[in-house]
Amino acid sequence: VNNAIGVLVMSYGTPESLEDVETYYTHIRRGNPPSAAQLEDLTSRYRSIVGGVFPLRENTNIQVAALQRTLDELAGEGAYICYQGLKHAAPYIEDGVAAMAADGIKNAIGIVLTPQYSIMSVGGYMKRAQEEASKQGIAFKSVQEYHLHPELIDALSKRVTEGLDRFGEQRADALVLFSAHSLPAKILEMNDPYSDQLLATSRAIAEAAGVEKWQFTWQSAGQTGQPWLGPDILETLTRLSEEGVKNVLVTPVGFVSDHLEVLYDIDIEARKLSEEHGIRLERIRMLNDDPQYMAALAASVLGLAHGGT
Ligand code: FEC
Repeated sequence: VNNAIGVLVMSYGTPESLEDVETYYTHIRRGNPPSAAQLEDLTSRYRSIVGGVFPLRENTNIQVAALQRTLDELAGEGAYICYQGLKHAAPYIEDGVAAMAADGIKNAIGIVLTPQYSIMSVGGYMKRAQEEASKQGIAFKSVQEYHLHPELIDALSKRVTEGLDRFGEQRADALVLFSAHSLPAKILEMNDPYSDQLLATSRAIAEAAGVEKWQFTWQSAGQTGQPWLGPDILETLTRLSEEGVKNVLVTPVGFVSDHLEVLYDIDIEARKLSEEHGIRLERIRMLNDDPQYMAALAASVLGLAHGGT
């Protein structure tokens, strides 16, 4: 038996190579392979982001390593051992739990690298982790959300301030556009906290950074034939341009890494549309292994370990 507490750090996952995109996409689509056109579309998006690599993998690796160091500093080496578990790529969530079991871990805590809870995002990760933990005889608790943790809000508000400074003389004119991954609109019927939590994070950052001009928009909706939460960022930018807005700082609040949905959907797609509409678009720097983000994660884990629910 290993008396350490296992920490399952969960993230979305990304392909290992361009050849691997089809397997990854099929997993996201719950086993239904994409059409040739869908596959080509996704592959070409991966090709066009920074160097055609998959930055989410490296970023998740550095986040897990940084959280391990932070927990070692706060609780002493060996008290907590971090394992990685990805939603749509290896090492899968189940692999992470199995690795804990192989090390003799009996107690574990799960945390997802996204701050807000939705039954369709964090809920999905946690269900898989909990099921595998039960199979492996591991007692498992999960951090549901940390969307208002003071360290997270402070880290993001600093990035907003720094992003606004880039507008120079136009700074006072700039609008902060908070964004997050859309989800199918049916979550609204489930009383899901996702939208409220995203707005709460956005409001807290705006207050901390002293920003008065801000709005929230969705991004990266899927094409599933069902309605998704809107308005989408491309519609919002079009409307803002019609209202005469010229400077926009996009501030993703549900993403914590540089990855496809940031480097393509914002930096390439939304920026191109903005340029066509005469808007200067800037984006905050993503958190990646920001020490304050690591402090927020570590505090959430320790809070749960010391008797939280
Ligand atoms: O860089 C990368 O390789 C991965 C970037 C990536 C992140 C991400 C985060 C979230 N997703 C969420 C929900 C959905 C739902 C569907 C869906 C589909 C995709 C596809 C790709 C993709 N997602 Fe994703 N998501 C990322 C990438 N996502 C690629 C498939 C093709 C496409 O639409 O572009 C629809 C599934 C279906 O077909 O039924 C729903 C949510 C998040 C944010 C929370 C989190 O990080 O877990 C929610 C990063």
